[in-house]
Amino acid sequence: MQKDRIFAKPMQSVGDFVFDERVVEVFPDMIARSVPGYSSVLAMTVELAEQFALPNTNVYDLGCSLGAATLPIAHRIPHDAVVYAVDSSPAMIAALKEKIANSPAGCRIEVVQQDISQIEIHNASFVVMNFTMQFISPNARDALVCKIAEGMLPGGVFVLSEKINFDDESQQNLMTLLHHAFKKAHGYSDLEIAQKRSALEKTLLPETLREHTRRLENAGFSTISPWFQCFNFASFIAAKASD
Ligand code: GEK
Repeated sequence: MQKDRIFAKPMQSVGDFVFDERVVEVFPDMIARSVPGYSSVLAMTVELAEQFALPNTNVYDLGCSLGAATLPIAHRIPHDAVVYAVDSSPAMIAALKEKIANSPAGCRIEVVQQDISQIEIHNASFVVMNFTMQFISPNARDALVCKIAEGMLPGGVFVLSEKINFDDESQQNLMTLLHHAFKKAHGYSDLEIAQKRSALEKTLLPETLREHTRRLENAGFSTISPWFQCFNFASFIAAKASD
């Protein structure tokens, strides 16, 4: 695994963050050292998929990146389910296809390079969107969550994990401080943290837990459970009522 050094040298001007080949090369290291609790969220996502994915249904990994959730899920759910792994980055999708070609098959995986706002969702028993809603334009988020809810079967489960922010300024400052301390403890310098923060300023737009809950409720999910939080990262399980 290559170490993330993308923001290590001083930059004249820091452009917007993009999921290109350079990011793909270091992505597993980058996400593990940047998102507190990433490995726990991933492990629990796979457990939940095993629990809720049903035979002859579809499972969606929205913003699948390199398939960190897709691949283990495909080995743990009924063999006649289909996993749709969707990501808009051509570099991520090319690397994921190569990974799938080199790994033993679980159930069928359809790799789709598309904006998740544009895809159809149907016959879904389990949907995961780990750390990807934050990159969707805020005014497209309501429609996206409604589309997910509508495409899910009764009793289906949607796992949504996100970077979050806080209404209270002192809480926001404390959580940001703790997140930066996490990154420093994992080897990022102050310069790397500052330059990456600037690259993400216009592209990663977090919302509050309250806003996520409101959106999930409005979309018709009947049980909404925040199940994980570490500093400014959180995950929800949203379930659709059984008939
Ligand atoms: C993991 N879930 O390893 N449509 C589709 N994909 C998108 C869009 C979009 N509109 N916008 C961004 N992406 C993964 C980690 S990373 C999180 C997800 C992070 C994709 C983007 O190309 C990238 O692969 C992913 O969402 C976000 O568990 O880097 O913080």
